[in-house]
Amino acid sequence: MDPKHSGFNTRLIHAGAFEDAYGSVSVPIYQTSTFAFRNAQHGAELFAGSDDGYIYTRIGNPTIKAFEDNIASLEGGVGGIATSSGMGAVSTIYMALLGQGLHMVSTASVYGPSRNIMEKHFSRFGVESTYVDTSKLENVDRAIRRNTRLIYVESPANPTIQITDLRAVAELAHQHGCVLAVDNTFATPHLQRPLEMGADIVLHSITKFINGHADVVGGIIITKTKEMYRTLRPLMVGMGCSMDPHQAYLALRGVRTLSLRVERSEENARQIARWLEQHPKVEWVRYAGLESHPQHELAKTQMSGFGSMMSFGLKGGFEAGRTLMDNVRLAILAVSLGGVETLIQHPASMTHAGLDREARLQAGITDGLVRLSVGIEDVEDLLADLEQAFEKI
Ligand code: LCS
Repeated sequence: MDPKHSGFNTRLIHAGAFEDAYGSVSVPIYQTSTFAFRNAQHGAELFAGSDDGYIYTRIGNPTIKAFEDNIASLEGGVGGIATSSGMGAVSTIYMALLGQGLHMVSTASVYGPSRNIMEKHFSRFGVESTYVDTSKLENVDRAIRRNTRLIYVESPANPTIQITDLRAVAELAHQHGCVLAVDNTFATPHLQRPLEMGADIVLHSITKFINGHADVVGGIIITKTKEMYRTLRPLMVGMGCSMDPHQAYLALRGVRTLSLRVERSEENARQIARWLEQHPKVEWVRYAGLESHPQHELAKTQMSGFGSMMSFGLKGGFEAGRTLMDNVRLAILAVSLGGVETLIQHPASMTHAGLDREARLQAGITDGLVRLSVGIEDVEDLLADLEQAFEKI
């Protein structure tokens, strides 16, 4: 079977498959740090790249490769670079494409640490950055300078659920000779494929929907071209943020059910978002599937569904948010997202606490914003849980 010509769900199950001597149906865990060369000539060929076998697990490993090939196929890219965490993917991209005197434009409400590491650490090496609301194209246009090399967009963004017009930003980036990287963690390739809309690089925290079971931390980068793959891969290997074979095995097992999980959790999310929208204690709800979302129409043009991430503001502000979180019983008070279980958290005091308040507010993260990652439980139970917690406010 040539997975390139199969449908998305067939590729979910079969892309990245390989044959071993025993006909293993699931990809085995090659839990080895190093690989024996057949002889001196074979070792030399592996290092020269004329043999694409394996040398050492930090550089490559069959289980990791199966996972990389699977996700690359789902995103429609030429190759995958799996990393030890989502932040490993983010750092690899920054490290490979930026340098002394170069500039990046990014989404103001990106995942907090993606911004923090740039502003606090890459800046020490002379890398410049500007954060804007990328859901407004003119902001991106204005922020691009002569030394801009990378446009780094998260859409939908964490946790504001702002949507960026990926086709328009890709065009703008390329007009200015910039690379466009898109963090596709919230949407997943099931709902959105940025490479098909002109992006050069896609990345994921696979800790989230791709693995989906809250038991793996990992990341992946997918590139549109071989050239970009060859630019990024040595940086990942050199920084040593490779995935582990066991991580890759679990992530590959998790991703098989991506479509089923995403569709089921989206169905729950839609009902919860509507319920929140009419709740008297809720001031606003941001869910891409609601007509009230400012970029709902845009979302429809670039996503095939709206996923299961949402945020909402409570009329009672910060204190109401804390009360809600102290009283939920089924929804779990925890950071992370995209698993089969519903998680709730408070970005101002948790995921985005590393940013100062002014930067948080500029990014749309108000003190009372609550983020909800809806799981695949029975929606009646989730609604009942939220209702009893709301009563305590
Ligand atoms: N990109 C996005 C959009 C994320 O949400 C996260 C983690 C990362 C990158 C980094 O991935 P990691 O290194 O954790 O695998 N987001 C988290 C969150 O919202 N709560 O806890 C982690």
